[in-house]
Amino acid sequence: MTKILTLCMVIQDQKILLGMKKKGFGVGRWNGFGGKVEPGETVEAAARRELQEEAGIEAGEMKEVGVLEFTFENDPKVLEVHIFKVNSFNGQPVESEEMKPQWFSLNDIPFSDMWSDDIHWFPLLLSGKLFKGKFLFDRPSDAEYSAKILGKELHEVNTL
Ligand code: 6U4
Repeated sequence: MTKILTLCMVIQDQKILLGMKKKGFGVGRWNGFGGKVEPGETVEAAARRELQEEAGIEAGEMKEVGVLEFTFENDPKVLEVHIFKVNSFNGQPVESEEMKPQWFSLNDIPFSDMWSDDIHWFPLLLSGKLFKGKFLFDRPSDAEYSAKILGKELHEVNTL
């Protein structure tokens, strides 16, 4: 069973907007904004909707830059996460029920409080590359536990 998810990375003026996940999957970690694609919705439309719902901003120009598949040991579910780089937006980030947004300098990204895969693919994201990959974890991350990577495949691609 494959679940399609989105993840928006808002980058502007050498800073990135991350949100502290307040509940649900990945609680207690900094991450981009995103969630499940709903039936009848394009992946990009879902990414825009989730960014609006979780961070209170409206994406302008955005580009899909990566697709990552996440699985967990002894769990048949596959999370297919479509990553978008958002280069412009309207509005001011506001805290939502799900996320507390905060800007971070690109030199000071809080990798130790993020999902453990992020440190591997952020260099590709930040250097403007397109990428695909697969990560196998022991179990999901939360505030106390950083998921252990049991398997990893990551490569730059020419097209997604
Ligand atoms: P709801 O619909 O509120 O129950 P929830 O189960 O909290 O959703 P949701 O919709 O917030 O999950 O989606 C999970 C978010 O986490 C998506 O934006 C994708 C992202 N994500 C999942 N696995 C990740 C991982 N290994 N690394 C990462 N982001 C991940 O950086």
